[in-house]
Amino acid sequence: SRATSTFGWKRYNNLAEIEAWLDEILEKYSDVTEGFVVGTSYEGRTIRGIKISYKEGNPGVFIESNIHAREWITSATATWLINELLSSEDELIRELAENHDWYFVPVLNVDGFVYTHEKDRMWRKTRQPVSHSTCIGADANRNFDVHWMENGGASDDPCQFDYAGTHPFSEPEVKGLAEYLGTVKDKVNVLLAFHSYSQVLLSPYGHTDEEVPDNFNDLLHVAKAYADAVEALPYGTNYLYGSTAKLLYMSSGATNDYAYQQGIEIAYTVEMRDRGTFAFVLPPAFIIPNAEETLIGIIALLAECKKL
Ligand code: ING
Ligand code: ZN
Repeated sequence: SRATSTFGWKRYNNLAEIEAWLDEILEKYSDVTEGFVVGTSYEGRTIRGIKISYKEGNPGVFIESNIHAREWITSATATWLINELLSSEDELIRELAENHDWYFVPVLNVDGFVYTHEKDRMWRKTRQPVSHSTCIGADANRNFDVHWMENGGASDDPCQFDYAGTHPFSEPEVKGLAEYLGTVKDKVNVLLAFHSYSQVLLSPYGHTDEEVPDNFNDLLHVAKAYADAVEALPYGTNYLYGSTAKLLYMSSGATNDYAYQQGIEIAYTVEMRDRGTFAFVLPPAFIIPNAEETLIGIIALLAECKKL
């Protein structure tokens, strides 16, 4: 089929290609996968996910990617990980795959993602118009109902890149993710929100640097494990880690803060390659190296979680 012949990790794939590939994966691995629906986007697209489960009672790992439209490396990496978990014959990866339940949402911001492919490569936000403005879209990673708009952690100007939306969950994509997460959160121990770029691992909180999560030491330990594992690879990539507010900037209403508030104790934003050379337009030659790093990082993080 068209998807089989065109899909891969040597270039970036568009939404139609990713969805056609997902359908093939769901069919090929139907005994251990199931599709799920997160919701419907503003423009009416179905936001899809895939669960991988080899047995019951495994700890759950939730991976959100491409909430920001232009961060193409995130869905390329997520799809590579899905493929690896299902098809790798490496013993370590088989163990990883079969002893966790995996929930992937490869492209959350579907409307924005399509827009980056067809109109504006640098689009970040959703595509829902704002009634009192000519500017379009909200920053979905500022729209969760968690300390929404506190401490200047987002903008109330619809023309800014970090516009928080008219109210918490004003964006259907974000509301959909929160609702779906609500149905599985009791089975999920780890949530990773994939972003680019910066090479940092960001823990809660984003809305304050004056308060730290109860398990802040655990959060630091698992991030150190991830960063150390990536650094041990021959690529020479290194990651920094710490809380969003301390390491980056004050920002409210993000996925990982929401997940943490909902009881998912290990909740990280993973900002992938690079450090600004190519920034959001990371050349496709880096997809596989970045994905391999992510896999090694996740293996180390989950091994560390087991010790907690
Ligand atoms: N960076 C993230 C952003 O949403 C972030 C950083 C992470 C903010 C977690 C808040 C919480 O701005 C990018 N590049 O999107
Ligand atoms: Zn982002």
